[in-house]
Amino acid sequence: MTHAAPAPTPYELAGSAAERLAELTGVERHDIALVLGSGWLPAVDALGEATAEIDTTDLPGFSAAAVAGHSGKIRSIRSGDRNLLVFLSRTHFYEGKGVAAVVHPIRTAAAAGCSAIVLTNGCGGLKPGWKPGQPVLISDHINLTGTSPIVGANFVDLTDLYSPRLRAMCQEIDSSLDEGVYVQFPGPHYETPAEVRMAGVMGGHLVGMSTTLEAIAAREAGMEILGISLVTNLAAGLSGEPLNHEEVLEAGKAAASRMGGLLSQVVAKI
Ligand code: 8IG
Repeated sequence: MTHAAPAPTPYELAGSAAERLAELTGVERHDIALVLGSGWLPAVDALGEATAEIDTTDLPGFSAAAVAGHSGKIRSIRSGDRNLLVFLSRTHFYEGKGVAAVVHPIRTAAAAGCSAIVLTNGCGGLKPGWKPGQPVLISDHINLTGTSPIVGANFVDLTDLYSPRLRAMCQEIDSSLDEGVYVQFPGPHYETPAEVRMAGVMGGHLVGMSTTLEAIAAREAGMEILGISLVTNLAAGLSGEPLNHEEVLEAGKAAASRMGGLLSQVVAKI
């Protein structure tokens, strides 16, 4: 009787992806990872010249990108004396591919050597006065997906999950940056106005469909985490208008130079 080889663990699969990444990019080790969310793609060029650009699907464990404005590419960018690993898209929880698929890029970045990660997203904003196109630092999160990327009795501490050091660094670069608590809903539908009010009562200021599971996996892997949300729309029920994905992409384009400047200055200081 023959036995199939056991399936690799998510960590082994990420190790294989990191090995292949090094081969395809010619960059043996990366230092800082960035994940670009909705509206952030136009900011990528400010980070510098790409040493290599590959398709996520060329690496073990990645599946194709699914959302307009997200491209399934990974760029290796040399910035000063650092190698940046930039994911131009992410896998969302709502795609139904499982939590391990959502955090595979994070574990790949850790296996590739990254000690810090910048998680960006586009989201709805709740705080009065916030405007579409405004970046907000994530100070903490509420994970409403009901799940975790960690399986088994590994009780990872999430105190100061979003690095106070990196947040302070951002505020030195731009003192007008506000902070907020990010609430991840499962999506893909937007929240109802009642759910937005619930998020506010719970202590949330930002509502979106990503980031929290990635941050947990990054913490498990020992990375320092910076989370930045681009408020692309007022959360449902706050503006009197329905939500649509086009306004999200528009807000990103309009804010691109500010976001690009912020990201490039931050990675230089990390
Ligand atoms: I961009 O208002 C973007 N993503 N859940 N709610 C949720 N996700 C979002 C929103 C929003 N805007």
